[in-house]
Amino acid sequence: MSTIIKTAGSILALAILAACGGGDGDSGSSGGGGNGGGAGGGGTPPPKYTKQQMEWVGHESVYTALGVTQIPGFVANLALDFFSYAAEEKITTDSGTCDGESAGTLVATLTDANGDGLVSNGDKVVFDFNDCYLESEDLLLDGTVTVTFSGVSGNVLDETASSAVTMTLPLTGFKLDGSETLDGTIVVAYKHDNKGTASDDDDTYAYKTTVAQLDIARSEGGKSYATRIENYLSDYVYDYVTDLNTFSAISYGASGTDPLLGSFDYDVTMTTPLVYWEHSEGGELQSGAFKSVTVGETITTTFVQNDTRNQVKIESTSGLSSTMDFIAFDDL
Ligand SMILES: [Ca+2]
Ligand SMILES: [Ca+2]
Repeated sequence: MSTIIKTAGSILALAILAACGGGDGDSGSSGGGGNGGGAGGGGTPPPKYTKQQMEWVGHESVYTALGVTQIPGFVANLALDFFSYAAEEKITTDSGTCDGESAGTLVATLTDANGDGLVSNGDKVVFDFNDCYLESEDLLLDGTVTVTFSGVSGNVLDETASSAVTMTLPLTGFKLDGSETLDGTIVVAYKHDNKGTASDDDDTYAYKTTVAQLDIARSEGGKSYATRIENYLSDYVYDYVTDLNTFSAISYGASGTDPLLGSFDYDVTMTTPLVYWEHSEGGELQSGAFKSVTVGETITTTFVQNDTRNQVKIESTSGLSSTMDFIAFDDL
């Protein structure tokens, strides 16, 4: 089945859920940063972030925004791919090894509730990932997830026809990259528009992802940290011709504890449409901006494509700002 895994294709292969990147406060990679903590004035103003903390908020805001869309989106697409494969092969279950040196395994099981070989309301695909490493996505998944289909219109498996389906993915103790545990229910509403033509050159594929609450637990340096994502929404369209993913909305609240930030609580909103170019080696953020609103300041993270490189500018109402290329941002 590994060929099925590899063709799961049309996902963004960029991000993994934010927190796993780094963020150990002692890395010193941003050169210490200014201390913005001393804002005076009446009363007790909320402390403001240092430059390093500000950069980290920008990084986390963006990678959480992408990760909560990408990883469940990958599993949702995989469910459709497996449904298609199982219907064609007239099987209900299959298993295979994943990728890499310690590859792990994946068992997939289809319940075609009404037995019509088509995606229908109430049909399900269960994936049992067992330390399954997926090379093209650079993801290590461990846990069981049941993808349940609802809101079906059209024949979702017919790639020449318009269709829509909603996929609900409850995650319970689902492990990501061996370091994070996810709990929460993610809903992915998928819509394929063939624009009324037989050619798929003009087709678009829309994905709307919503999560009421997602809890992410992890440990680092012997300490436990928790992030809670609330009221998450993202909405994007993939254009077949340009390989561009264009987001029309991203918003959520994030709170919890972090090695670099301590306790944190901020709201993230995409303020300029994020455009993400998908290609074989992953992808690049081409343009877009986010704002992260804390009780004390608003941090804006902006992606700008120059002639030679993609740049990221992070600035705060505290007065601090920072500009770096995308590689450096990615490595924060
Ligand atoms: Ca069915
Ligand atoms: Ca078409």
